[in-house]
Amino acid sequence: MEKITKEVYLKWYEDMLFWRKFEDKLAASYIQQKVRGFLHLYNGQEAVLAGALHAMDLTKDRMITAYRNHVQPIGMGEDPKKVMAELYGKVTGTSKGMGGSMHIFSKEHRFYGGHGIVGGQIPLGAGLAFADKYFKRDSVTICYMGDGAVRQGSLHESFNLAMLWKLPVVFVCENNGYAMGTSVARTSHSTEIWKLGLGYEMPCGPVDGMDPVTVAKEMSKAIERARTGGGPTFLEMKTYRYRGHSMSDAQSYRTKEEVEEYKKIDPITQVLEIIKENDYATEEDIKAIDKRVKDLVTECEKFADESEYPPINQLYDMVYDQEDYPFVQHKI
Ligand SMILES: Cc1ncc(C[n+]2csc(CCOP(=O)(O)OP(=O)(O)O)c2C)c(N)n1
Ligand SMILES: [Mg+2]
Repeated sequence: MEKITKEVYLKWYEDMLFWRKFEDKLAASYIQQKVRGFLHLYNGQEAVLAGALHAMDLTKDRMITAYRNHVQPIGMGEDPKKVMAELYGKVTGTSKGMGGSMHIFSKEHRFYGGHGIVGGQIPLGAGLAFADKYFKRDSVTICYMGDGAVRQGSLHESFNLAMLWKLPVVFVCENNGYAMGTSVARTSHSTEIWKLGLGYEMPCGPVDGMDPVTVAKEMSKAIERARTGGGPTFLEMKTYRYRGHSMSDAQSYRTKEEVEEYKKIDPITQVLEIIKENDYATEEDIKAIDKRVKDLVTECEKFADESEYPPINQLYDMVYDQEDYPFVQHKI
């Protein structure tokens, strides 16, 4: 893994702050009904992504996740303006406005969604890794899932085959404590989710998911193992989401105090403290970062706002790849 230098801390601070503010803007846009449908925000979980991106080779590695998926493609290199436009349902979006919040996709940057079926992305992640192994490419797939996904059969089938075929994949459970409003303790006999790997003799373990340094170190070991033929790893990142499951969640299943406890170990604050303690940046430098972040969010919002909705015939054009299909030509 590349060393965690002053530049890395500054990048982490700027990236994570941008992801947070980008999503805060989405929440406001949702209330204004500019973003429709579902909206699941990532606030609080940013270290899980920041640390992973540091450990990955962004020229070849892949990522797939569930529906809490707005900032991952940005981290992988996608233009945040296009991501926001997608959420606004505009033609300039990553999927021409046809995917929306839960289905961000960026083939160019090897980000494969964006999946609404809980656990649905786990076999797909194993499949991406299978393809890399089959075609003898040395890419590694990072396959994220929530704590609510780990009791799905798809995880167990995928874990077995991933171990059998030593697939180059890192399975990451982002344990934010809840699946919608249901705590892990209400659905799992063992709340140590990482132990699910033991049944398959898969290297596995718990990770402090609020600290990007720990995440980067553990991800780096797992990625190295996958890239060198050692097969999969299962990491349980212990993290927390500050906002509700989606925008329509009244959050009656937890207390405000619990949320405040986690905010004390907020990943952005932790990184900022390290920056300040080590004099990695002056107050002026930090203000400049904050302003850059604010300006970029405004730019994304303006782009999304001013873009057009897709033309109606796009409904048909995006369904079929084959030029002469459907055989009856559609007319609008
Ligand atoms: C197969 C399936 N069952 C149920 C649902 C309804 N559902 C949507 S999100 C969710 C909870 C998932 O929680 P978790 O995996 O912990 O992810 P988080 O939202 O915490 O990121 C459920 C049950 C679904 N989308 N798919
Ligand atoms: Mg969860």
